[in-house]
Amino acid sequence: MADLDVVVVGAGFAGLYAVKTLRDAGLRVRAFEAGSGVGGTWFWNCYPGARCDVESKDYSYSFSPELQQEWTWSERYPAQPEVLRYLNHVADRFELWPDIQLSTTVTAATWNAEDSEWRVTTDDGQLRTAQFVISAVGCLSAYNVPSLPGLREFGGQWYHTARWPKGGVDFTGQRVAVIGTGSTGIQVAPEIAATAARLYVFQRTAHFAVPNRNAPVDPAADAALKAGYAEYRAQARESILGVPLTGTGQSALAVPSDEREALYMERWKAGGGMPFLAGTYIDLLVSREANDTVAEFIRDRIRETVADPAVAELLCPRAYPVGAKRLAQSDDYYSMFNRPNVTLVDVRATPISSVSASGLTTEDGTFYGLDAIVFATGFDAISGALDRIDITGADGVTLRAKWAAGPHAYLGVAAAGFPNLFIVTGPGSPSVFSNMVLSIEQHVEWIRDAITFVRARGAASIEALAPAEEEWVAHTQEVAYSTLFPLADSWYVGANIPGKARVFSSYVGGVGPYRAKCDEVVANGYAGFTLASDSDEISVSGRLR
Ligand code: NA7
Repeated sequence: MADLDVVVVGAGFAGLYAVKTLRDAGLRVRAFEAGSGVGGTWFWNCYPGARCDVESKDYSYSFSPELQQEWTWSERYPAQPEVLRYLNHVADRFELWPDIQLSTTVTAATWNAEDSEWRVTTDDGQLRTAQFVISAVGCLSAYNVPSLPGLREFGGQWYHTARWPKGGVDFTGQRVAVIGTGSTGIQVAPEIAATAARLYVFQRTAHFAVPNRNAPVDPAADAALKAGYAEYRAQARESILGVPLTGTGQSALAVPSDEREALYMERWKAGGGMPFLAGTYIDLLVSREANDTVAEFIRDRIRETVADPAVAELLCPRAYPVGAKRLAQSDDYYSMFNRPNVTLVDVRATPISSVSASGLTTEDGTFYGLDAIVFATGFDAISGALDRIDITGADGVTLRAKWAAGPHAYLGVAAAGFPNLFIVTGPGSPSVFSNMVLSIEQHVEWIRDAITFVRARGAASIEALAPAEEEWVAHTQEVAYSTLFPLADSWYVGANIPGKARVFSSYVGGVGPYRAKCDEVVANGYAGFTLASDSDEISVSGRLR
């Protein structure tokens, strides 16, 4: 018999809840976490300005009504330290610590068909066996540092935002480069500009950003929310993004332009990316013409904010539709370029050619003297963290090899050829196109129920069937390609990582419809999965022969 029923890889939002609910279901579970603390994304990304772009009332667990009532968020959009405090509170409150081993990286997992168990090895030399493995490694955890010639020679300090030093960094009086202008670069740059002597922002693609309008949580609004939280969460579960939002129900092209501008301005003043896109017109993400109306509205706000017209034009995104890369949120990014110590560098026109001991040089020969380089260059998203583990399935094939042509998983939760391996918010699930916490809860509960089902049936394993997986992947691509999302060279399609296969990596059909599909699969006896007993009897569509 295996040492454990379940190994959980990671102890962020997903891993913590998996430990809690699987333990409650009577299973022997152990989580291994690479960080020296729990929190995952919120443990590592402790760079200045790190803040969630989903509101705290949504970006929090719903599984415990008590937790939901006890915890009070201080801000509309929680900053990284507060989310991390919340997750530590969860670990304390539900006494999860004994089942979590910190500072331990899972290096390999190999399916042993004879014993129907996974052999899991960790970087501290352990070999543990478990009937099931749950990946809770996160969608944005394998960080990406571009290979710049000469980086090793750099005499100053360089950092990636996803591995920020815990004690912080003092940039006072320094010459600093921020490379990357996605959500992270847009958050970190204004913080650095406030103390650095000089900040160079190296922009390859201009990104759209809308204001945050962050504010303290109003106690009366909090009390009202808590009085009706159950109903609020029920609406969230049935929604498209995992956040209850309502728009006009109209096409952006069906209303007069002044009316449209007035609504965009209302949303601009209220702040937030999700309300901007999902709380206005129904076709912003499916019609380029409709999208252009909001794109031009944001470009006008940039031109209004940035004093130097040439800098403003360079900051105006044109390469992709609004929303096709994650809509960033900031109250001070664009205005930062009015500071005398901030310079915008266009690395699309003149890419970085090399780094030397004292700075970096662009292809036009311009040299930038630097004391520090900050990489806000993103992640090998969705599949990257799993690719870094040697996961070998039933046929001796690694998950890395299976996914070389793009990450394929049935419902985004299980991969054919990898029995008893479940992936929380894996490729082909709503994940990053939704309120992650809500999607994590849905997956973890679905996985718990699947494990319970397998064990109650006396089966040894459950595995996604290849045809079901292919059908699901085709469906996810069809839905994605009916929208504007694939039009950007984004991490959503793997385009940010050289050599990565271009596959749209999430399900954009909405969390409500996705949940219904997952429930239907269960109602049909785990349709699309096969169960096997110890004697290797194979079932079809979840039924033992
Ligand atoms: P993103 O959104 O992937 O942004 C990374 C940024 O880094 C983006 O501007 C990239 O330009 C830029 N980048 C990447 N490689 C290079 C090189 N080699 N040279 C210059 N610039 C480069 O990551 P974030 O961390 O900002 O955000 C990830 C998610 O975290 C975000 O969506 C939220 O969900 C939270 P590009 O656009 O590819 O031209």
